[in-house]
Amino acid sequence: MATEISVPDIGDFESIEIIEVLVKPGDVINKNDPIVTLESDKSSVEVPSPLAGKISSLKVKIGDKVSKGSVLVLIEDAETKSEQKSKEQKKEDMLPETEKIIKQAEQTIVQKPKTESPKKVYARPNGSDIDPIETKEWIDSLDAVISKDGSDRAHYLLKKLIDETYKEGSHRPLTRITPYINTIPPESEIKSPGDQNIERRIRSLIRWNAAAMVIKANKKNPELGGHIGTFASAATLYDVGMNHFWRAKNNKFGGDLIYFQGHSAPGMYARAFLEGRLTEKQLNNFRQEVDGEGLSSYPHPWLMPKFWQFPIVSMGLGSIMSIYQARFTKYLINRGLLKDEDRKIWTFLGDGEMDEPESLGAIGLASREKLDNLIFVINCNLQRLDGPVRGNGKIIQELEGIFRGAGWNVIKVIWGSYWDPLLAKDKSGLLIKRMNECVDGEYQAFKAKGGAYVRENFFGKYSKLKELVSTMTDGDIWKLNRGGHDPHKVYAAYDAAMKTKGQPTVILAKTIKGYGMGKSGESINITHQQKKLGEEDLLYYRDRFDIPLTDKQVKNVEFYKPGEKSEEIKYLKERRMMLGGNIPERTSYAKPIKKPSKDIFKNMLKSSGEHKMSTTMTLVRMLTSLLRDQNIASKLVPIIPDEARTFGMEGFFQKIGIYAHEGQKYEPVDSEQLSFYREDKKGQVLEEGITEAGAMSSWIAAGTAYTNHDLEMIPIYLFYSMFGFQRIMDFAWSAGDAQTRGFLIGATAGRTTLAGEGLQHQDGHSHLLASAIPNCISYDPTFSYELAIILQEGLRRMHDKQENIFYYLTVMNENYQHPQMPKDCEKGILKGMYLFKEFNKKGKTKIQLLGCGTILREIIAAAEILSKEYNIDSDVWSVTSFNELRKDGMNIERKNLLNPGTKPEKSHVEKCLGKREGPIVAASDYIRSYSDQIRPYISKPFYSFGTDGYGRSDGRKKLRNFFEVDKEYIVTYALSVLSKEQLIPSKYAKEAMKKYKIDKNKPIPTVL
Ligand SMILES: Cc1ncc(C[n+]2csc(CCOP(=O)(O)OP(=O)(O)O)c2C)c(N)n1
Ligand SMILES: [Mg+2]
Repeated sequence: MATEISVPDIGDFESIEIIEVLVKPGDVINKNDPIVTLESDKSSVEVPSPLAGKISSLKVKIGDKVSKGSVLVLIEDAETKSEQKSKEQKKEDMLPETEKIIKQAEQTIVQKPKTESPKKVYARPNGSDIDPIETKEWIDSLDAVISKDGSDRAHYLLKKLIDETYKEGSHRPLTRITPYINTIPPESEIKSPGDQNIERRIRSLIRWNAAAMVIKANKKNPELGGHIGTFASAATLYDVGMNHFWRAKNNKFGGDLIYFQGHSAPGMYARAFLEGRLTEKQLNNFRQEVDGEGLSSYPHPWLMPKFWQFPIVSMGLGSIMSIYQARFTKYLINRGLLKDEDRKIWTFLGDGEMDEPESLGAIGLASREKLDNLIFVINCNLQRLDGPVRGNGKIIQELEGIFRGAGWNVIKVIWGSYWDPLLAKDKSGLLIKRMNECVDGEYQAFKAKGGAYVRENFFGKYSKLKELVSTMTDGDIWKLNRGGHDPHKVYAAYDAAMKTKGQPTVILAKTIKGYGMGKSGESINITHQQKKLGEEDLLYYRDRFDIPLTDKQVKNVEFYKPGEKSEEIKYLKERRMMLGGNIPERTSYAKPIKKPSKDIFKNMLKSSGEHKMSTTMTLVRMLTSLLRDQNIASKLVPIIPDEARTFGMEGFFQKIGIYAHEGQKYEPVDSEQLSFYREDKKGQVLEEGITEAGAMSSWIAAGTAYTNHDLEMIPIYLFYSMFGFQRIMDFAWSAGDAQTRGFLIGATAGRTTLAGEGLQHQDGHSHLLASAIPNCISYDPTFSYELAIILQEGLRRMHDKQENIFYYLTVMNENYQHPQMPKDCEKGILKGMYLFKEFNKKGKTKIQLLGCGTILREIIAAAEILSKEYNIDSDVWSVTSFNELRKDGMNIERKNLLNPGTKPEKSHVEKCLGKREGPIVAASDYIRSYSDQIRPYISKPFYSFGTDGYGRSDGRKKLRNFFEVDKEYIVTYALSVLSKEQLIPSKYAKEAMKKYKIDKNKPIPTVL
């Protein structure tokens, strides 16, 4: 029996055009296979078949207009049970169930009778203890519970008590922070299996070589800079990871991903030197990269592509990018593209760095998405560049509250093992009290001023505390170490972090900036920039870490590397062998993605006829086609920060689903509609919500998956073009450094094209921002065929040939007709310009007209007017990329200058325009400097017009007139240019000004 398949609920749309019919009679299709594609002026969407079966007849053709209920096809042998029915059934079943749950919940709310109780007046403790005996009774009870049933039971009881206080009406959260002591008590610490003596010796050598590298570079040339103090504070944090936790990528395991704090790079080089991965010559060339064999100042994959993975020295980027990296790793696993090997992402951050909005801006996502593959290590050395991070407070406590509040597992590593006996001995509670009350400014001073100072100013505050340390020498007190310098404490914290499930972990490790540097830089405000140690300081440093160098060698700032057979080198290499190989190391074994067949874009090369559409629609159509290509479909990662509907992409929700790690726990409000909001654990769309920085971080994670996961992916991040580069330029710069491959799409682009939105929305300069990034290729296409050619080439170059470039394309929301692709223009489209049309009537004279994006259409219209009304011929050039033309021009010019006396080569601009007649007029929807970029490469009069100035809200026609880029202005300016060049009399321009009501006294839009 044949069943009719009709158009489902498509929301508010009526009479929607069918632009593709994807089945024919006789086809056997599966459930959810697309039958037709519908396109309104705002979006295009496939209609999937609700049934499997054989198509017996087609009831529609391309160009038909359909609405909800219109029959599309007849299908035979269809499954009988309809999806719709089962949905209704489910809905009916759900209602009584829901009711039951609500009833049960209601029963648990005990309604207390509202009796008027006499008003009581309570004592206000104000932090002091108003009844110490009662307090002691409570503490004794708690101690009894801990010793009988353990601390979990005690916590349970405490939680119950807190719940009771809430019921009684106390809605003040008790605390977000715990006392200023280690989260893991000594008895629960997992002990490191490492040989501590050898590990200390290795660490000391790394410390020495790292410092020596910076000092040597600065001896050679004080311009070079570098940091000693940061790595000195973090050495143990890195070493424990390197010796015991971080598993490298190899043929059996995908590898942990470590985001190294940028300016601790010297420590990573120093270790790699001991491992034999870097030579002494390279160390000698730290920060001297120009002649090759140097080492980059910070982690820059662009400069050291086999070594560094994550360029995060711009503070704040590491946090957010690693969160999205952890999220993307789970995305790949949930989509079945990556094996779940329990790989971890570790991120090293500075405590000062946590002030960056990007550092804390995405921590909610990490806990919401249960990123237990993510471990943050925040090196709390209490200092940033100029001074203390929180002199009057405690950064560790502040961060604990923030992270715990966001749902993270927080592990504080504040005190080293030497404090354990003191803490155990102190029954008065005064030690913890003192620890709690001191502020970071004091803690910094304690470590700068020696043991006697600490005795006096820390312990000395309370006589009982002074007594506690009375048998200790000043030297012993000085040795009381901080958690982040204690390998046992660090090991225990890392071990606990590795075992945490269902939450991300942050380790807050207290350290000393410039640890071991003594007077020259330990815990003092100038530590951060200390890069020149005097001889005395160097000798101190050598002795402090027992480096086997003679005084003379120290004065020469020599590196020290023990022999290959030494215990240290053997141990170091063995540990890395056990952990699978080298870290950091950057490799890629990703298979290329075969470029799609040209057929997939064939439709886009044809004229759209009467049909008007925007380039955004063209792009969405092409993406829809790509989702039908077997090689490409699963690799596409559409990324959108809450603008899918603006870009007409809501069809993707139903088709490929929105990624949601917990699937969809609710029936979406629009579930009856075709493009309903479908969240899915295997969903493909990354619907990021309103976070451009987050979306960009996802794009970078996906675009570098070829190296971090050995998977070539195709990220396409569509954003409101104004909120792209302008908002997240630092990420874009880092993306280039990381060699990210993928497409950035600036949608609703163009200062006069977005129209109604106004000043803060209308983009007239994103292309110039894009042009600053050396490996970013950008285009502002006008017509569907241009976009199709560019997209194909992008896929080929980035994902088939695996070139380390990325594309920025602007697409617009203006609907217009698209012509058929002119012959032989593909190369020109890609190079940046081609001849679109010649107006040759052997007129009075000739002019060259250049345009791009929507303004090319104004140029074409102007050319027609010039031809018809003024008998002026023109060549109309579509300039798909002034940026690409500039790159080519600059390159050729340089080549020619460096080859004096030889026959000069010609730039593409010159090849196009060199022999053409007449002056040049260029216009775009961007500021003039965009088109001005090619001015130096043409030896002809050149005039450019653009949208310099702030945007404003109005209709397109008015805006183009205001910014002087509409056809009328272009005609007028063209006539004026021709008169200035003495090719026609000035009267024509004057007449045009009158005709088009152009006021010569109207101020230029930049000053309005
Ligand atoms: C976005 C940004 N702003 C400023 C800097 C310059 N800078 C480099 S290190 C530093 C201080 C870092 O302090 P902290 O995060 O506490 O790291 P520490 O060196 O103490 O480990 C600053 C301001 C930068 N790298 N990035
Ligand atoms: Mg710091």
